[in-house]
Formats: sequence, structure tokens, C-alpha cells
Amino acid sequence: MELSITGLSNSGKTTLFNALTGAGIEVSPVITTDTRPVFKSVNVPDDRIDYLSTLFRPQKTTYTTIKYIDFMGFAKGETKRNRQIAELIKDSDAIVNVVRAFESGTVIHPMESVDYMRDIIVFESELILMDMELVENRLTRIEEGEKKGKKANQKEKDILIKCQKALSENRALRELDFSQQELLDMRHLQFVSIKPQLIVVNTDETTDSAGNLKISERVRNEFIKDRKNIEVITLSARVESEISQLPPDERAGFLKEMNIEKPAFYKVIESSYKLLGVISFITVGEDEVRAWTVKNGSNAQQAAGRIHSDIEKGFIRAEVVSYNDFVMMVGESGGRLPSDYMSVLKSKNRLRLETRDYIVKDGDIINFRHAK
Ligand SMILES: Nc1nc2c(ncn2[C@@H]2O[C@H](COP(=O)(O)OP(=O)(O)OP(=O)(O)O)[C@@H](O)[C@H]2O)c(=O)[nH]1
Ligand SMILES: [Mg+2]
Repeated sequence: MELSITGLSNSGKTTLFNALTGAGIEVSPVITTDTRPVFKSVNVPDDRIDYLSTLFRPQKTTYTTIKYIDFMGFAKGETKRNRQIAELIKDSDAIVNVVRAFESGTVIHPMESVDYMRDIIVFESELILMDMELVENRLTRIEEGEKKGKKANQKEKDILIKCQKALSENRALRELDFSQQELLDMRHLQFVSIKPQLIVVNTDETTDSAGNLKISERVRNEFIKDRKNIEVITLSARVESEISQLPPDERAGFLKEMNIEKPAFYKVIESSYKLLGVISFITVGEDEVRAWTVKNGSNAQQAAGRIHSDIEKGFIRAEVVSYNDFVMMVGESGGRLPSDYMSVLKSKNRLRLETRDYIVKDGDIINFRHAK
């Protein structure tokens, strides 16, 4: 999964990137104009994988990963600069829009005052504007081609007109329903307002949890309303980046002191998973214990395809046990993993043999049987 951390200049993007990745990049009140993005992948923490790994003692333990991207910020009306950012966003699964709510005399705001509601709207308008430009250029090109006698791709034209209508009503493309086929047909168009968006309001370190909650509520009531594929969380990027610099054994105490329930690291991952509708399933064995992500609603055969296309093609059955049932079985076996754990699971009716149409659940431990 790839998440682009973006937003207006000086909103705290790099500070959040540091908090999420521990990258320790220098931040400053000077607006970044560096045109080189920074990438960093982090493991998605998963207690289930930790536990299974202690049981199986595999040669390799693999968590799912998130790749975060940090880049310069958007500026209102600066099409060329914004296009450069869009180029990067188009390959990400979602956008993390960092919005400034913290006051500071030294950090200049590109729009000269701190107003997070305005900035959310400005950012949304920039995305919509960019997509509108794309749609219109494309339609013009198609029409020119038609004049010269070239036959237009009607499917593409229909999609473009559908998008144009929504964009002209000031609606982001993420709010529209597209069929699987339409999504395939429009993949080359690379829109940005189609990306799911996680709004992260970056609040003052002095804002308490009640204050943070109030801000989230306001964004929900005044902006998100019935918009789709968009969520909001609040945090103080500065505090969070300090937390990420602490030695692990000091973190819990600091979190308690700051009255922070969950560090940003978890909050951003959890919200992004929810926003993107992804869940994890697990494979186990002496060679590897591993978490995999799939779209919620995927069937067993599609899940097999995440591992290898051969397993998807040769799919026969999936042997499935839920994580909780697995833990129970271990408990009943005296806290140890029986060497013949598959037959133990079977004898306790905890192992299910599922067909390709089975809808995979979060935390399913799956062994795929497939033809070679
Ligand atoms: N007081 C306060 N300052 C913050 C907070 N978050 C970021 N800053 C400061 O704001 C300035 C800009 O932070 P960055 O993280 O570099 O912001 P950015 O969005 O990456 O900026 P650009 O890349 O230049 O667009 C730095 O001086 C930070 O220390 C915060 O929560 N509170
Ligand atoms: Mg930055």
C-alpha cells in the first residue's frame, strides 16, 4: 500500500512523515521547493503476526508494508507545481492531506492565516481543477480527432463526460460510482480527485483530546457530510514526531502524560485501511509467517492471487481457520503448537474447507490447496 503525504505548504507534512517512519528528516519554517520526493516503507504492526511468529519460529516473518511519500506542498493556483505533485499522487492508493491548525509566529502559512476549513476546501478545489483540466484536454483532443475523421473511443468519451459533469458540480471523482470495467477503461487517465483521502488536521500541541474531537466533528459536519471515500483524524504532528524519537520503553509513559490513546503511527494506518477497505489474511509455516492485504470482499481465489498467480489459477480449496480459533486451539494444547496442528484443528472442527467463492475475513489463517 502506498500513501502520499501531501497538502498545502508548511502544513507539517514532513513532520508527520517523520512521525510515521522515524525518518528524522530536518523540518524548517522555510517552504520546501525541492522537487525530489522522499519514500520510506514501514512494517504494519500486527500482534497476530508477532504471536504466530513466536509459535512457529519461522525462518522469516513478513508484515505487510506501507510506503509513505513526502514531497513539497500544493499552492493555490500554481498549476505547474501542483501538476508535479499530482504526477506522484496518481500512483498512490490514497492521499493523506495534512492540514494546518497549529498557530505559530515563525512558521509562515502560504495563505497568511490559519484556517483549516478553508485549506481543506482549497485543497479539494485544486484536485478538482486538475482533473477538470485533464478531462477537457482529453475531450478536445478526441473532438479534434473526430473532425479529422478519426473514430473516437466511445467508452472513454462516455467516462470523460461523466467525470466532467461531476467535476463541474465541484464534486471529486472519488464520490462517483464506477464499474469495474469503467475503472479499467479509465486507468490511463490518472485522475487525482479519485483517490481516497485521509484528512489529517495538524493541531497545536496544547490542544487536548476534547479539542481534537471537536475539530474532527466540525470537519465531518461541515465538509465530509455525505461525501464518500474521505475520512478525518486529528493529531499534533510535532508531538507525534517527538514520540517516534523516544526509546520504545519511554513511549507508553509519554503517551499517558500527553493523554494520547494511540500514536499517529497506528491511527494513520488504521484509518487508511478502513478508508481503502482492506483487510489482512495470514499464511503460516516453518519457513514463513506472513500477513497479506486484500480488498474487503475478496474471495478465496482472489486472495490466492495475492500470493502467486499460479496458486490463483490452480486453486482447488482453501483450508481456513480464524485467528481466534487458532489461538484457542493453542490454548487447549497447553500453550504450545502441536506438531500435527492441522489434524488437531480438524478434529476440533476449527478447520474449514472453503471453495473459491468464500469471502475472506480479517485474520483468517489460510492454506491454499492448488494444482501445480
Ligand atoms: N508549533 C507547531 N509547529 C509545527 C507543527 N508541525 C509542524 N510544525 C512546524 O512547521 C514547520 C513546517 O513543518 P514541516 O513538517 O516542514 O511542514 P511541511 O508541510 O513538510 O512543509 P513543506 O514541505 O515546506 O511544504 C516546521 O518548522 C515545523 O517544526 C505543530 O504541530 N506545531
Ligand atoms: Mg516538507
